[in-house]
Amino acid sequence: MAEYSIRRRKFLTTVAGAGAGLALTSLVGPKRALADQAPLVFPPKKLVRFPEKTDLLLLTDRPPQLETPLHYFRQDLTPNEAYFVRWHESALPTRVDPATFRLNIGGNVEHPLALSLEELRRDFEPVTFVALNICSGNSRSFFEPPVPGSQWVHGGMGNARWTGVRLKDLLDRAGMKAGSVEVTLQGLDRSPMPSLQDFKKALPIDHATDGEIVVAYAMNGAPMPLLNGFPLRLVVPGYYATYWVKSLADIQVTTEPLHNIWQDVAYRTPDNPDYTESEEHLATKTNPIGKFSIHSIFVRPEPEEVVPAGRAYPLEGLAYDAGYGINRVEVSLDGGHGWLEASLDLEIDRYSWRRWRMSWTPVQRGPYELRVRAFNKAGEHQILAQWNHGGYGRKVIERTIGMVA
Ligand SMILES: Nc1nc2c(c(=O)[nH]1)N[C@H]1C(S)=C(S)[C@@H](COP(=O)(O)O)O[C@H]1N2
Ligand SMILES: [Mo]
Repeated sequence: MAEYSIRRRKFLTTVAGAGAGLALTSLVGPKRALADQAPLVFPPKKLVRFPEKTDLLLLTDRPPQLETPLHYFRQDLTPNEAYFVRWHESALPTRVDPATFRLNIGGNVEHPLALSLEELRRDFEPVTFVALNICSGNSRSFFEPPVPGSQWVHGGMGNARWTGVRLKDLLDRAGMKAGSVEVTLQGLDRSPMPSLQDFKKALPIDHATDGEIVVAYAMNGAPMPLLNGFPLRLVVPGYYATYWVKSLADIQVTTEPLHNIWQDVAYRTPDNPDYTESEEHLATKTNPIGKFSIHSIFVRPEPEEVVPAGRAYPLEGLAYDAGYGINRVEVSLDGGHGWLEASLDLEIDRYSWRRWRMSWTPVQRGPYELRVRAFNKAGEHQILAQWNHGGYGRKVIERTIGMVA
């Protein structure tokens, strides 16, 4: 906290020293009732190194919640060692023997299966594609008023190339019987105490069998780190990470919907496309969180970065949606009055993020405030104001501030 105030003070001093024409307090000051006056800079997190990972930003260590530093997002794919980590239960697998591991598929099926990793690779058609995984609460820190939960900035996501087998093919092999309504998914992690329920998720049968969901055994061409779900994890393209069950070991076809804290209490969003409600009027109807909101962020500059005047600066960022296709990103250099079209990198894959860039030559010294908003082929776009009490599905037009010096 002390370091934070020093940084903040240093920044304010720099601004004052530069004879700022813009009142910075209106951007970061204590009175921030409006969404576009929400805080943009937070206490710095500590860097920690877990097994198979590089230095990541620490949210909690038990269970591990580790955030990817922003500079890793200057590349198409997120390296495995830098990929964010989030577990709910502290009793997570620390060792898995690939020779004896079995993926169980049972419940309302004709032929229950217990597949070895070798059978999975040998007996089913492999598929490979790039898909973005986003924690439902990614970017939660920026909500105003603040919401409880893991205080991610934008690093609770990562883009990777996944290889695995279709969930549909596994279910077909097991032979689903009539009356199936859901598929439940559970990993090897367990609750550390009886009062907390094991992490178990469910998908409606139609979604589970649509052919898009994959049980992945490789991430960026390598076995995934234990912390990202070795040896198997579910990949649910376009849907928030809560369904991407890690160290996946048990799949059950059920005839009744699953009721637990992870389905009924957590990970629910207001019943509207913007996932929005207010503190005074909390949504009375909610749904299990679904598809990614459309969103874009700045990757460069970093928050509070000092940018030289009179020189071309390469603005850079990411835009993503639930797979409809980002087709336009706009940047405002003047606090949201004028908007300019950014150039988009080539599309990597349907469920990948899309990178964008723009050259900016700031002339005037002093504070800057940049904004970014994305649009997609389905007519979706980022919005000015959004809030929900879970801090889920961030869709707000993002801002970043710093100094031109
Ligand atoms: N088995 C298991 N899978 C899980 C979770 C978990 O707690 N246990 N957390 C989910 C949530 S909320 C997130 S954000 C992602 C994080 O994936 P990552 O750690 O590979 O980045 O895993 C999902 N899958
Ligand atoms: Mo998450």
